[in-house]
Amino acid sequence: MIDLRSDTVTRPDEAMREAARDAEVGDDVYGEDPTVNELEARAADLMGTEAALYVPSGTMGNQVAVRTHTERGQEVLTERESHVVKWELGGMAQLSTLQVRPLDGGERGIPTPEQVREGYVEEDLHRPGTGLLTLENSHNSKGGVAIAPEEIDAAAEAAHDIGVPVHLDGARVCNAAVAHDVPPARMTENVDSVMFCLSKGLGAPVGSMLAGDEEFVERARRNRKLFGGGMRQAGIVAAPGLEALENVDRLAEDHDNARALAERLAEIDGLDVRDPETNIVLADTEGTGLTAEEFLAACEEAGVRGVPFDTHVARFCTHWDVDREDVETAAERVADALDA
Ligand code: TLP
Repeated sequence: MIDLRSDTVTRPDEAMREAARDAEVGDDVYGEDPTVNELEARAADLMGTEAALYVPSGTMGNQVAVRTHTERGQEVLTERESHVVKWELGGMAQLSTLQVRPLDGGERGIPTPEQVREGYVEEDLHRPGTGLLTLENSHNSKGGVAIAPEEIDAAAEAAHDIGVPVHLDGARVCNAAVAHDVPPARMTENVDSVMFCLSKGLGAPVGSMLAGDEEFVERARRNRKLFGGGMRQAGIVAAPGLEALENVDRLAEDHDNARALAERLAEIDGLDVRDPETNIVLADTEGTGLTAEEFLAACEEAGVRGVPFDTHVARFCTHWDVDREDVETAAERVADALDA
């Protein structure tokens, strides 16, 4: 089976398993786990921030960030297809009593400065006020689109001009940075916080980082505890995370493989495939007469896995457990599945 459902499916390599076994640990809730402390310092360095916080998942990182930036009842400006609003169980409402004002970020999932200004509501007797703008890079639902740093800057500056802080869901911000050939810290220059995942293309078994200034991270640390994310001898899982930080440049291979996969899938009758910018390939199945679910069921039978993203959109994701040969084989299997 060639598993292209997500870059979350990767398994830790020997170096990561050894790092976990040999990790120096302490009680991280007391701030005494040296491995976690090192990971937080290195992650902050990578993102160009003062500090960072280790969290169990990207979802928790986003939700802790949202909670830390806002006050009960405020509005959050969010790109309407973004993960934080679409795939986190309505966490902003459930966990932080916030209301979302969605913005349509178009084909590339990035709101314009005008949209940010128009979406803003000032607090008064009747209106709750806008507490936060969230952005996402790379944009998952839009097919791993790598938003340019200047576009992030423009939306963030518009928010800052009206006193609204900005959180970047950078689950795959390292992919976006590699695609633009800039250091990850360039992507975060003008945002107030960023979450990025160690457990996606970087290959760690678990964990994400939430980075920002020291004052933000201290408050986020309390909210992580509130949400049940205070871990103890977390160095065991943080150690593979340190290894994962070495894998940023390697993401370029995933991008090349995604391009190779897309080119081959595009040759198949009825499939409409978008040119990938990072490691995510979206294939529109409408021309095959199959829904994404039906198409993926046929793929699975032929030995390839993907996930449905919409009625007629299937997603395939490349990652470090698949190489060029695997993606070529995957494309052949998909072609065979549709021929059958
Ligand atoms: N995304 C998963 C699914 O939930 C869709 C995937 O397979 O792509 N932000 C973004 C942009 C994400 O894509 C994800 C995970 C998260 C946040 C949440 O990260 P985790 O899964 O660690 O909670």
